[in-house]
Amino acid sequence: MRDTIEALYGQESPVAGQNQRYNEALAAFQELYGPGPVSLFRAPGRVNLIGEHTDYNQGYVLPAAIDRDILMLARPRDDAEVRVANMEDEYPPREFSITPNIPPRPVGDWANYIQGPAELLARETQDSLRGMNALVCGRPPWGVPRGAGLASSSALTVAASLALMRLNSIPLSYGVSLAAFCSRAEWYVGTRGGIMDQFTAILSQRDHALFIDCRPRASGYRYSHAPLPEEHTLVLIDSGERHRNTGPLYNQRVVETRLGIHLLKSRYPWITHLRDLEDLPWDECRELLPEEMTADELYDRGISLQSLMEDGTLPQAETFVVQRRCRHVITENDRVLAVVEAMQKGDLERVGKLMVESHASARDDYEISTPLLDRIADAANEHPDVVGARLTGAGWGGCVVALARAGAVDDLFERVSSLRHETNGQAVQAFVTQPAPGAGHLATINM
Ligand code: NG1
Repeated sequence: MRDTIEALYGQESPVAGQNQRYNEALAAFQELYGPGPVSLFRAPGRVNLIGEHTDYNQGYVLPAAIDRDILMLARPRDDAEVRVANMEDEYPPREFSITPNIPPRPVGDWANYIQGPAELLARETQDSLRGMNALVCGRPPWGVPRGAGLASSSALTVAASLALMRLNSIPLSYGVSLAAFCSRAEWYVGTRGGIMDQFTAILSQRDHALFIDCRPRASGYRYSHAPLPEEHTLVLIDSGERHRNTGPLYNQRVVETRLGIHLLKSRYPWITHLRDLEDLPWDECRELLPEEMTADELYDRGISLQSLMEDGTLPQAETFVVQRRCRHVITENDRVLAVVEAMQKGDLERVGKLMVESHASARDDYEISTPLLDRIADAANEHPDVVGARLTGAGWGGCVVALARAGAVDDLFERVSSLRHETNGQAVQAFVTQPAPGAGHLATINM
């Protein structure tokens, strides 16, 4: 395992610590399920450099996989039962049978991220599938922090999909079709997220960001790997504020942008997603988009939230903000393309400016920031060796990402460590992350 671990995490990472983590997970698996073969799967979390809430609008994103991941250890069973345990006590063991209709557990239950791929696989293959005995290991400090906007839920979905497919000898295409499968599988939990997280977990390459055009085409999705600027590093500054996308806020943003599309269709009937606005004049589009609409106004105009949301969980809001939400998505798409171009030209000043603008748009137009995230982003952006910093992920808490000159990291840590959570006084935590390779089956071992 040592060679695999070194190849995965790079020589700069503390290999001994990772080694111990893998050995502890293998020992815990054996204690739970006895001796025999065990297959080991890994899926990383992700940071998003720019392109927030654009994926479900078929726009552009520029994420990277991070060097924190989730491990799943699994052994096939002779029946269709799945038994899954977790090395963290807060996630109790769960059991379910693989069928094309697996009743979801209560919103937020961790096993839903395993039930989702199992149900979708049963529907898509129409074969009877073998279950598994499995163990999940995502503990700190190597695991993906939960609710921190670093896509821990997708890492679990991807690891579970890999395990179920491999143990059932379903040929794995490690590319776009697997990523698209995982992204549909995660809708099981009720959110209507885009493809960014699962794609990043699967298609990433070490030391590279991943540019994804989230518009599906007959040939799949367009994506490319973009090297990060040399002698620069990604710093994640975790506010400690936590958010769950299964709460009402995420789907509310989804429905607000879909409402925008619905209204714009009166003049532009061919558009299906906000992405289609890239060639249309914003001033003309804006006329069709009210600042806000109330639930009563929607009702009076015969607009059904239910049909806008399809089968995702309905937000229970009274007011829906339309124009600013659409403006964020449209301007954010432009910023992603501009950042990719500026990175290619080595124009880091422009990259930084666009990251700052992205944070402002997320704060003012999409309203997904928090006062603490704003203070962290401001403090980081004031540092002379920070290229740019902005909130990353869904928002409402989680992390700020900073692209910083490698030599400035200690000083940046020092500066942000004085920032504290307003209510519990906890200091923010900063760590460096090295873009990691995508998910995979690491080994099958006989124990
Ligand atoms: P995080 O940050 O992991 O909660 C969510 C969505 C993404 C994307 C971002 C915002 C899921 C699984 N993930 O990610 O698709 O929309 O928010 O850019 O829904």
